[in-house]
Amino acid sequence: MAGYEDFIDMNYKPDSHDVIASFRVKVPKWSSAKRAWGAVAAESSVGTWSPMAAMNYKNVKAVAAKVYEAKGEWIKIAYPEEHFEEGNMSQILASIAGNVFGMKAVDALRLEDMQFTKKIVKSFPGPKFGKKGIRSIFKVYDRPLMLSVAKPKVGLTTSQHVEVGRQIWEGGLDLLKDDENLSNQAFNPFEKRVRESLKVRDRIEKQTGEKKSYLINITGPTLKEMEKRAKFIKEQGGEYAMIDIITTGWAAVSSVREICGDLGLALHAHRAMHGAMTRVPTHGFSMNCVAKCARLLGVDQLHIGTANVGKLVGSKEEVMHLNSQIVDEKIEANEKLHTLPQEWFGTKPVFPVSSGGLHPLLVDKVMDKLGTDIMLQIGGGIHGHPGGSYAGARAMREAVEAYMEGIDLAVAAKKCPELMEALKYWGRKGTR
Ligand code: CAP
Ligand code: MG
Repeated sequence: MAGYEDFIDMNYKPDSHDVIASFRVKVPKWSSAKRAWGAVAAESSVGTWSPMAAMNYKNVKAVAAKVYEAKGEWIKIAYPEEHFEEGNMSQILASIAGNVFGMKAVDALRLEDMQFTKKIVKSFPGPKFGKKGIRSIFKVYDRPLMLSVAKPKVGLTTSQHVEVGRQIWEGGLDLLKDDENLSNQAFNPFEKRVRESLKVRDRIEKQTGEKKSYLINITGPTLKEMEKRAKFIKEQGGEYAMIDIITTGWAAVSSVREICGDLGLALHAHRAMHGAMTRVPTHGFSMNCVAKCARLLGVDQLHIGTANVGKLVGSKEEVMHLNSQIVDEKIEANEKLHTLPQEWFGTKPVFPVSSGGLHPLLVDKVMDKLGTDIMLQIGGGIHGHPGGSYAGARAMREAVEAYMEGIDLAVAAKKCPELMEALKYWGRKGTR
């Protein structure tokens, strides 16, 4: 009658039409492993706590999940792809990552990966621009793209914010970025900020002969408002919208991808709040899953962390895997991380953004780990430079160029006073 244990079939061999989930299950002392594992498969697909005859209907069984592998605390569950509505991330996650995290039947539960089928991957748009498309906006192909978020995070007036933009663009960076919690506050209204920043941007492009752009946060109270903001960016000559993908939600990201796609705007994804789900290794929804959802939904750029160099958690191995997950066409299983193989069936690569606690003296460590085909984002490590934002940007550009040319920072600093000052100020300390 479909009690929890009936959702286990260790003889089952999944095929290419099954979506696979990799879960870590903490079994309560009072329960059995089989009951706990089965509960996850049941509640995340068709089941509930109370057995009933209808669970045995052929049509219900056809979309039920089953546990088919267990190694220690880690189990794999197969879901027939028919279980899911194509292109609907909110529905997919309401199953695989839904009620299960709150069940008393498990003490803790971690979803590390979801392996999607060709049909499901193809039902999502993926990035419009992707890495290649973004690079062709800037016509910069041989170094990391460099961006800076204005700091303080919020509170600057529009003219103070625009001045930060001027300084970092003039100092040699490619992109200004809004912070995740700056949207349309009274001290710095959205439309005024966009209009005035892009005017200054146009001037600096002429002055420097380099393409400059601005990641403008359209995160808003409703989809209608976000659409209005995206359209305004387009009218004013911007190339990008930015969205907080977790706080706005998956359906909002999907809709904004559609809107930006039609407008021809690239989409920068900020992952603020992801740590609430991703940080605890025994519970929650992994950053690997967040990254996969973001690539399917079609963001062009995504924050992935610094591989343990900067201020935020995220091990080297984990961040290197994220880098590969959003860029490569074929992902191999990683036994250590408990992640699954994934084919991306032509979905474009997302540009990985490394950010959080970086300064010009740390970027070489990031590039050693993640390579140079990335975006480097620095806030405090630019605006906290003793000489201010322009000097911080100069130091950053010089540090990246020195790395690309294989020149030691101390040598490069001899012809760049701003880098010399950064070297003295930050030394080789890490940030926390
Ligand atoms: C970086 C940042 C980003 C974080 C988010 C901030 O500023 O703008 O939001 O990088 O984390 O406000 O902290 P700093 P992640 O350069 O001053 O640290 O990139 O890991 O998603
Ligand atoms: Mg920020």
